[in-house]
Amino acid sequence: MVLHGDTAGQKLVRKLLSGNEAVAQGAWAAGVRVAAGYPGTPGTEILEHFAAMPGVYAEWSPNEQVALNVAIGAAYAGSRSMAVMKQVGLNVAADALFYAAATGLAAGLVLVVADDPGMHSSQDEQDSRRYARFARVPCLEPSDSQTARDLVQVALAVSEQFDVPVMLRTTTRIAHAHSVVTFDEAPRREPRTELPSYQIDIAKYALAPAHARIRRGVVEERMARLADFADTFAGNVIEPGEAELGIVANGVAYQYAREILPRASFLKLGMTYPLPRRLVARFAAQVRRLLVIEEQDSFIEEELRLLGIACEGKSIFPLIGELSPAAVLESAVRAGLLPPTSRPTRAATQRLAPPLRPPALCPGCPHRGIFVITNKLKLVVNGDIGCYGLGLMPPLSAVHTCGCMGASIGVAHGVAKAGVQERNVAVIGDSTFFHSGIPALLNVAYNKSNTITIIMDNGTTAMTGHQPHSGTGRTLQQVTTSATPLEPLVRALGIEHVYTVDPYALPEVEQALNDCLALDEPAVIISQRGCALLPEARRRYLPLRVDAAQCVACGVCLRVGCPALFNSNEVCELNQRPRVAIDPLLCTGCEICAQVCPVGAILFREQLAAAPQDEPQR
Ligand SMILES: Cc1ncc(C[n+]2csc(CCOP(=O)(O)OP(=O)(O)O)c2C)c(N)n1
Repeated sequence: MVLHGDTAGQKLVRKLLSGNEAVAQGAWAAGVRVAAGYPGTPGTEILEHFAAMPGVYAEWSPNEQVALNVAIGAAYAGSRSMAVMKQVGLNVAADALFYAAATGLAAGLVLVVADDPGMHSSQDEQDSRRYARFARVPCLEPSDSQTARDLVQVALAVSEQFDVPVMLRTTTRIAHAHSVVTFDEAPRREPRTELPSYQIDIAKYALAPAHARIRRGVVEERMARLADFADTFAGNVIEPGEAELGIVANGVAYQYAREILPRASFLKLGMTYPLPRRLVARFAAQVRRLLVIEEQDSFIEEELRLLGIACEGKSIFPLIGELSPAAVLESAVRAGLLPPTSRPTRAATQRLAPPLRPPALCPGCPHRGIFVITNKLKLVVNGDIGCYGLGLMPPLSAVHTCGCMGASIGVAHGVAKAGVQERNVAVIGDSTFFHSGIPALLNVAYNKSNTITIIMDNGTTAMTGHQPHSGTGRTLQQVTTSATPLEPLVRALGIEHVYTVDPYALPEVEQALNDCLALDEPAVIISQRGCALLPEARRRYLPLRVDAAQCVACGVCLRVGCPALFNSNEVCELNQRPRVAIDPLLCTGCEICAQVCPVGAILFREQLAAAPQDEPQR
């Protein structure tokens, strides 16, 4: 097994890489020819970097299951492949993972899953290692960018050696933190240059029950061999220290534990499933007290207990949220592993704390126009995952449910079928609609509910950083392709009543919603306006102004929740409340606030030139 350092005679370079860049680099160097994924923080940049490398095919698929199937197909065809997704994406791809674990492949497949402990940008805190165990595939876990790069290569080699997809699990800090990576500059393990020819093997790849039963035995037999392999794997290392305390750690938790408890003995695990049983037993026998320090679930801890090895873990260290050096230190002090004097002073802690900044819809966000009107009409809104989910934040507070990608339409349909009389609305982004909204809307059309679905078409996958999708007409590798138009698609699904509106035009939105409410049938509104952060939208920014003399400080405009609006220092003599002003650096000129102002104090674009300009008083 080649790990970093085994590169005699090669020209080594050192680069500062994020974990995501390192994974992409490692996959490229290992000869991955086909990679597919669906964007999701914290792993999105892996595919973006990989797609820019020479001699590869990379795509954003419409969802994670498609992506994993694409990678499986490429590996069936003899090409090394990679699938990339965030932890919740693996739920979507789970079916594919399970069958690929059973069939095996004809070339290496690495499934990169980026977990999000602390839920910086996720609805839950799943620990993907549970999927590795569930599907019976090996799991490798980098602890910095170097091991991220190295372990991708190991993953592909293990995949081929054991005929199994291999999971590479990263977490937020591994994915985004930069550290030095040393690697061999020149070589890419060249994929076969001739075009692959497909080797038919029905008994292996076609899982009819008779074949599946045979493969089931193969999976278990393979697991036993993988467990033996784990014991010899160079990425599982004992780092001797004091015998009083032994720590088993993985991923970024290893870095924190090393920093806070430097004198302990360590067993650093690069492969966390299956565990190296003999190595762990040997390590446990060398130390008096054995701790497991791992982020998220008590995965390693439970495995150790199953092996009959006494250890402590989540009784000391947090189960919920991200670990950090501070969290490990605090837990260690509370458990008596370190003296209380090890705690930093309060002043030092406060100095490090960043100010809180709650998420908000951006200035000029087209989603805002929809929520202003659903609020006006007092509609219950079932949300989905995307920027428009931020409509749940005050002052809009316009989104009332938000579960997972693709949930909104089904939930709204269920509410209607439960007999609720208040009309429910489903809002869903364009990328999310292509991801998992289509079958849900098909269901509304076929099983007939009076659900009103609003597709928030901002022409991009905004929340994860403007990735293209099936509606944009451009692929990840910048190839122009046919964009799937939404309106014919929606009609083809069986929806008769389809309205396309500009969400900046509030009366248009209100009219369309009222038309839908007047029907007792499925209806769809396509809210079409590019994300305000796209370059073409930026070029059209024209900040608005408040005519202070007109402003009656009623605060109605502030209820649209635009970060560009603020209370100025100028007080309105009518009610002694602060007049509103507009930050010209933030305002895009979308005119939503101008449309809700009851006294016409916010100047529309065409009024700007004629009106005198005062600096807003802050
Ligand atoms: C299953 C799953 N995959 C990926 C993600 C990451 N993610 C969050 S929102 C989003 C899509 C947002 O795009 P869109 O629906 O077009 O809404 P927008 O943000 O553009 O308003 C993605 C991919 C996720 N949360 N869940």
